[in-house]
Amino acid sequence: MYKLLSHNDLDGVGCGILAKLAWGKMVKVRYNSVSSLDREVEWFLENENQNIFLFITDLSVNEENEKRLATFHENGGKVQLLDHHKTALHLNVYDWGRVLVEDDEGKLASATSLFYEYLTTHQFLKPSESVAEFVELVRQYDTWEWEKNENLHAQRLNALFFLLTIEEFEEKMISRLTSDEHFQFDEFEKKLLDLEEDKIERYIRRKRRELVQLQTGKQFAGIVYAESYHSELGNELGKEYPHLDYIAILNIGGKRVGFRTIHDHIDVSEIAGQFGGGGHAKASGCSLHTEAFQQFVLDAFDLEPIREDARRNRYNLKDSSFGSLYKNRMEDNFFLYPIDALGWAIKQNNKLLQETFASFEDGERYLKRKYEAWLVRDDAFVNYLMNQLQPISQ
Ligand SMILES: [Mn+2]
Repeated sequence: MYKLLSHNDLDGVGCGILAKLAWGKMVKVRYNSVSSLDREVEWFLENENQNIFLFITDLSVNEENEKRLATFHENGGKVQLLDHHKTALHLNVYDWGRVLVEDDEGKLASATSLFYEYLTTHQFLKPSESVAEFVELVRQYDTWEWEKNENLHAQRLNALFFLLTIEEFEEKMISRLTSDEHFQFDEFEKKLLDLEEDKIERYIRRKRRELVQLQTGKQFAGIVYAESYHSELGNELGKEYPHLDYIAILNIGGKRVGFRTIHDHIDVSEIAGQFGGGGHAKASGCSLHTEAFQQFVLDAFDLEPIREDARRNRYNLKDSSFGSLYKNRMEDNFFLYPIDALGWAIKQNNKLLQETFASFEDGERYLKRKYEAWLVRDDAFVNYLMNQLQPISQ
């Protein structure tokens, strides 16, 4: 008999699906949140007998359970933990621990890809094209590689996962993977996913108008409340506001905060770590206990949302050799313009600022971090230029 304790997201459930493909009724699968795993492990060690092979995927155990599992294993118990979270790397010291973030060729691992490799090399599962395709979609989604590769199938697989219950999703995938040569969505799912995409787009547009900016130490966070679509939201808001180091997404009902970043110089697992959480460099989370609540809820509650840059301009454009005009809430004007091939300068209300910038992006980043300024609409830009011209013509 086998028992699998896995995460309750797509990557975790991907492992459950593989386990059922491999072992059918011989395996019992339980999906857990990050916080409920340790209780399950404890329960297993106290109640289940030694003949059950325990697998833990996409999650890792706390120190106490690490010790308990080590003893269990020393006494002949069978256990295998497979994970790809950096925060679990220390478990590699055990025979039963395999934690891989990326392989030698730099390919990022996911729990589902590690488990597939495990099951096929140990001949629990025969390799098949459709299963390999499914595993690759899950891996690309979980590691966010799909974005770079523009692999929308991976994103759609995750969307489908959230549209169905876990049981429905498992059942559909298992029957498809055992009967079809290639993995694909059926016609009904395609229609459903199209509708869902429209919905996500509208949701993100609305959330964009609620984002507030908060300086946390040397970093700048964008904070937003959202119950769903965290990954999509973190990604879209991050790209919309590259001057923010990371996006904090508050789920008050779930009493959690998720962190996302699009930047390579930021590791959000460290930020979550400060509040007792964990995760990946690009996606992490923690519980909203006292300190996190103070910083991300209380300190940010009275802030006004960031104003969006004008979108439909023809003249006041970013990175323009004519310069770009920004404004802040105090009605200060900021004119960001190239001074020569090497640098950019800013005039605040016609007064030249001391700082110069190597690129337009650096200058804009400065404006947005320090002044929360936004790109004004064309009419305001034209007015500004007219006012600049007047003294000369007089
Ligand atoms: Mn994962």
